[in-house]
Amino acid sequence: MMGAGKSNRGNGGGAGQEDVVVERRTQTKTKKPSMYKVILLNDDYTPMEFVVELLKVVFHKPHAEATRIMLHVHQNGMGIAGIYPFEIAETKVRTVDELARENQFPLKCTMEKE
Ligand code: TYC
Repeated sequence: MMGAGKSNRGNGGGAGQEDVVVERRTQTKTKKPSMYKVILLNDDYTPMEFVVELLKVVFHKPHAEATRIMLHVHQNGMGIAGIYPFEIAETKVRTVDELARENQFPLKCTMEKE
């Protein structure tokens, strides 16, 4: 929030503190980061088990949730693997791309502002 600081200028010219600004905010100019959805895309070749493992290792999902997300993507064409600040989302997308490439699977992953 802006404008919470208050100048004590014009207080009658008392000695010493004419231009002091009293800061009443406990935090100054902090912002919540914009969040980004990391989206997994379905394909016909990447094994289900590979996607589940990736959701566990890269996105820290428990097995049951990883399975649920994988099946959602399989059935709906895409799905959200997780929601993160920009740089973390970017790193997850790159990690998925690298793991897919290393294993020669066509799995694709993108990110989208929440
Ligand atoms: N459709 C794949 C299969 O039948 C499984 C799959 C799920 C692939 C999710 C990609 O993001 C994906 N083996």
